[in-house]
Amino acid sequence: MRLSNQTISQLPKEVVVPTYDRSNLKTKIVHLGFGAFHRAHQAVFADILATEYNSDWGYCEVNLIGGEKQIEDLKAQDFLFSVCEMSYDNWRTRVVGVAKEALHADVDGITKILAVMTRPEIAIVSITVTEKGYCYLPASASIDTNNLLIKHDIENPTQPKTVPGVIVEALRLRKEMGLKPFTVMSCDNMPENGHVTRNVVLALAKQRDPSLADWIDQNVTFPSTMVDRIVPAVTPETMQKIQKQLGGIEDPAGVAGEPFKQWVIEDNFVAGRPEWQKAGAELVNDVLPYEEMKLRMLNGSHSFFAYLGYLAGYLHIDECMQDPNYVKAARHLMLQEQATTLRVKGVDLQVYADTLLERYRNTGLKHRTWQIAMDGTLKLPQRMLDSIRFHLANQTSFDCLALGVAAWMRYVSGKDDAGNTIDISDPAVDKLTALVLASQDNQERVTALLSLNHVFGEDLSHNQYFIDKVTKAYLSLRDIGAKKTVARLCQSL
Ligand code: NAI
Ligand code: CS2
Repeated sequence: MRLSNQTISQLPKEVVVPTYDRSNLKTKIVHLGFGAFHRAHQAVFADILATEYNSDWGYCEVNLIGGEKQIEDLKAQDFLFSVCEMSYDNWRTRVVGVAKEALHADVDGITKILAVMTRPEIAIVSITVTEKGYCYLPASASIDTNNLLIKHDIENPTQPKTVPGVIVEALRLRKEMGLKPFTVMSCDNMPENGHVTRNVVLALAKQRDPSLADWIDQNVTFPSTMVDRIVPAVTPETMQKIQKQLGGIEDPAGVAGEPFKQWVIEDNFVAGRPEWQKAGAELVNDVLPYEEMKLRMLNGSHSFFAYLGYLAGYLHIDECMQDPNYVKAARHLMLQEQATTLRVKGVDLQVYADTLLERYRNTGLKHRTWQIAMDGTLKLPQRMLDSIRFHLANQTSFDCLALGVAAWMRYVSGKDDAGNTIDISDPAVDKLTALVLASQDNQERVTALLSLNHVFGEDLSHNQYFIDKVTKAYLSLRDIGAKKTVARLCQSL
């Protein structure tokens, strides 16, 4: 039996279910990227507002690339899905009811998606499509015109495939129809994610029609957001636990994440917004200090654990937390090498760091190091390289960050410390493999990978001090492995 309007009454009484009249909801937000994170974050905020404050903000959930099954599952169960909070062995479950519609570009066609995006009442298009969904170059935050899908969208602008392409076409149609635009809100882990989104949308619009780009520039806002909630990819084991929570009812669209959640939003919306602050979000004028804090302290330490942990055979973040040297190094990285680069005010960064470590200890999560290691070419700049630039300019030390970068290089070299082949997932995997194959496993490897300008920028690729530090760490990882390298580093901290 499967979760649906029919079966919802049979759920165990501990499960929180929508008590509001779902037929009163209006589709006012189109969300691009119905992945695990959106379900456990933005959808839960909207569900709290509908439950406690009578909000009528409903969603049309859209996947453009990948995730066909998630959309099919959602349609098959009256757009209901469950979100479990995993705290060690204690689980709590809520069924979310704010999705009203769901579409997939390959199944329903892009025309139907554009038709929803051009309804007058659509006020917000929000996005969680991973960093690669923006088709941008991280070192410059500009559009990647060599991206094959972007080339496709330039040639076929009315049948777009990419996130920027779909937004440009929807806005063009709205302009042509005399409708007001919507706000475009990125909820992905990038610094100034609104700025990145604006850049790629405007660049694509300009290719098409400079007057459209001007109209977007003057009428559309792209608020930045800082989003936080650890939501690992669902495994068959998690799925079984979700089913147990639901008293045996199946929910293939269910997800599970940690209890903690945070959302800081730049308050800059052109067509209204839900009262997210009532559900605990913070609406501010400038999100960047919060984004930097989270990207460097949380995501930076996550990536540190991901590469060094995976190489050492730690498959999950909570296993890294069992190794006292890893914990010591991560805490040093957070407080001495990341916190020192930040401008956020009014946050006790020591408490923030300790809270992060406590969150990582959650044994319910089973967050795979491999998942976090994914897409490193798009993650390293904001998680490690920006801070390294700060330290180079201020002549302060960054041993843990240099080790993190070296561990990424070791990881993309393709073998873990036990000699097992690594399945590397990155949009630049072909380029990475070519660079690895063409270089020897010594300082040459470091130089070869540093030639990726769109990741390291011209400055870091040629900074000898940086190159030496990363090379030293790389050679240590090659010679004595990740565990011993981290242990040795800890002796000097
Ligand atoms: P997921 O793998 O469950 O979902 C990814 C979503 O992105 C899917 O809806 C897929 O259709 C879409 N997508 C992937 N590549 C795309 C492309 N090239 N163009 C268009 N759409 C594409 O991942 P999840 O967990 O939902 O995370 C997504 C993003 O959310 C992360 O990359 C991150 O930026 C952000 N995030 C995730 C958190 C987490 O703990 N899972 C927490 C904070 C932010
Ligand atoms: C992780 C993030 O997958 C990753 O790269 O570092 O998704 C992390 O779980 C979230 O940002 C937590 O909010």
